[in-house]
Amino acid sequence: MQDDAIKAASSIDASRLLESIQTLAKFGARDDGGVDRPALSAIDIDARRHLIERAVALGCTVRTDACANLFFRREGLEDLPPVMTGSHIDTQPTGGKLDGCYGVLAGFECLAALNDAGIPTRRPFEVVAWTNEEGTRFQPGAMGSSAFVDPALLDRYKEAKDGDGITLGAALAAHRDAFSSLETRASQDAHAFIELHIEQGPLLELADIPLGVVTGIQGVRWYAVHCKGAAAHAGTTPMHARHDAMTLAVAVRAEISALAHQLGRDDTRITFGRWTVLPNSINTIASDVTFTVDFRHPDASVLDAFDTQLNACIERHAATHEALFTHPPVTFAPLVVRRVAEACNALSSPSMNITSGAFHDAMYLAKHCPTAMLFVPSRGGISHNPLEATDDDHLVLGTRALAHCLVRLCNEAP
Ligand code: HGY
Ligand code: MN
Ligand code: MN
Repeated sequence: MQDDAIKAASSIDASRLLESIQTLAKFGARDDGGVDRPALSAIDIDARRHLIERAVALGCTVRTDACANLFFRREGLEDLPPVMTGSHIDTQPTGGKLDGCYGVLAGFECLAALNDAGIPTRRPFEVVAWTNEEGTRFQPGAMGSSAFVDPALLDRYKEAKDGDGITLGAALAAHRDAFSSLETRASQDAHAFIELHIEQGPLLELADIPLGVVTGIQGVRWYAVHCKGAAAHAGTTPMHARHDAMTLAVAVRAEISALAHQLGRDDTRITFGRWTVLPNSINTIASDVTFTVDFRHPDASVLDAFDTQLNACIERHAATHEALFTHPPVTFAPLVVRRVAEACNALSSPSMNITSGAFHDAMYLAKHCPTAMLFVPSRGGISHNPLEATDDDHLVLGTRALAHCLVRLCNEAP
């Protein structure tokens, strides 16, 4: 079957892949070249319709599930658990064209290449678009993949609200109405999962290496911290008489940042990305400030210590907080990691092992079936930014390596 893997890799059509990236990027295109496609928004629904139409034209069956994940399936010679690949197509508000979308579209390109080359596979092969990976419209992130692995999560997820007070439950109902004829993927069977993604950081580019064999993902903790004050007049209230929620929030933020760096040292990644200030008026002292904390680290004991010390800090300042999302560090399955490395070697491409700084749907699939990831470089290490970009030849090489992996995994013995 090795020559089928090479044949599939060499059947990847570079211009078809690159064009598909530009086409999908039109759904939610920003003037600055980026993409703003919130999960399950009307724009996302239109993008999903486009993918469904493409999949049907490629001879795939298309199914969905209770969390609006989309499964684009190419049948195999035997009715065995499928090999799955894919990622997400929801984006950050100031996102790029590639985060998530590249992995889904590279999967589509592999479908088309297998069809072009007339290559049958032993196992079925599914490309998946997972719902709400980014976690910006609805928290937490990676809702679709986590609910696929653990359907009991969905009831809690359905209560999540976006900035306009719309629940995930309502957004899922709108998705069902939009695609009422889609069959439901009843089972959770999966032989293996492989996710192709841009690195979103600088390491591959700094090493001048075009492919990353991803061995794992660092852990993540998200919180919302609430600081309470009292609204008062900006001109008349003496400084000593104020209860300024922003003064408290700035102090709490400083302490959280200090403990993160003290615990995590050089591997610390701490971000205070979203701030809500009430009444948010230039001449009224803030009564309420809520800010988010995104802490990442590869060491589980550091993540736990951070959680303990953050709780103590919040209590000390009489603030309150809510844990929004937590996932421990993940180590991928050595067998699938080896398939990725074999693909890089088969294509005579340099590669290096790398741990992912960003989380991905693969972190949940890793609990469900043997899983690994493959990275291509991000120009300047930039992502979650309209300037996100990857060299065309790297995008194509990554897709060729994915095709090689998929065929080898699809033809593994039961
Ligand atoms: O936040 C993350 O790591 C992912 O890009 N959503
Ligand atoms: Mn992503
Ligand atoms: Mn992202």
